[in-house]
Amino acid sequence: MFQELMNLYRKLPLMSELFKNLENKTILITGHINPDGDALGAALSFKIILNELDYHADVCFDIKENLPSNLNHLPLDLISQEPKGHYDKVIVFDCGNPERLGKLEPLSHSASEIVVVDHHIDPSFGDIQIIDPTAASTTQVLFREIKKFNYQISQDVANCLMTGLITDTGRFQYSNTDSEVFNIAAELMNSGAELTKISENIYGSISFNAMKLQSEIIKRIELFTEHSLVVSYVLQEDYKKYNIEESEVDFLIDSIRLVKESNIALLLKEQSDSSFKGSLRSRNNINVQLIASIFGGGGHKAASGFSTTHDMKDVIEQVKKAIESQL
Ligand SMILES: [Mn+2]
Repeated sequence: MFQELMNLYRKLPLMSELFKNLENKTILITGHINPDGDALGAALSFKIILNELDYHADVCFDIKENLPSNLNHLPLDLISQEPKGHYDKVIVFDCGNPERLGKLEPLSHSASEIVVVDHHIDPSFGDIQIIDPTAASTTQVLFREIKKFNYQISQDVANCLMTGLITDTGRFQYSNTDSEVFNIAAELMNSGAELTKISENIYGSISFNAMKLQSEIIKRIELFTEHSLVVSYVLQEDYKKYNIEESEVDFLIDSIRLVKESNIALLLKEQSDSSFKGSLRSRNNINVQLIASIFGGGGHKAASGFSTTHDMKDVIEQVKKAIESQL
């Protein structure tokens, strides 16, 4: 009986698909292009865990510009600049679509196995999918897998997982913040997660120039009362004028979404090829993932993004129509 229990116990670690089939494999850990706090937090925490278990894995992303400095509390030195030409196994975090892997997409096609860990609504790939669209963050989905594995979470891992939890819940504010999120946060605190240090770096460290740019973006803000929509925009010349990189102004959408008279916020950011990237936020029943999908974008019900070559006026009109269709 005891022996049987012991055998069962030894098998427990295999309960998570994520930790299966790692032996003698070349492994790539990746996530969506220009990774955010959740994609980085999940990928880096898994890298640290594999290191501790003596499995080698490369972490690599398609990063178009520098990562935002407000994520530099993460162990970014674990990221490799260039991937190898082939991997047996590709583990993808926070990315529902292979196209969103950017330049790493071919490596996912040539791998013999793809594992996708995600919380997006529409995952379109992965031989093994560990996905829960109701989870607030990918780090939440990963945390559950780690728990199945019965693994002792170190402080470094706790900080990475906490980063995804904080950023994807907007500091535990968005509607995806449920009691499980707080339970996980509490467990991560017990494992040494440095909540204040992480929050200060992410939300309390805006460069002077970025703050000046913010005041300009706020001046441009427009309210469409009938649609309960608020819109502003950033142009390429703004980045030049204030000498800052686009990655340093991700927080701007969080400023414009504060307008009391609006439930939907849209921030349009001009790209160097004069196309626009749009960020959408919703704080009511309007599903901005559906709106982003009109432009081929995606995300979540409350937070989504897209890219478009349409001009701003046209984009705003289409967004208004999309809102009307949901009213
Ligand atoms: Mn995410």
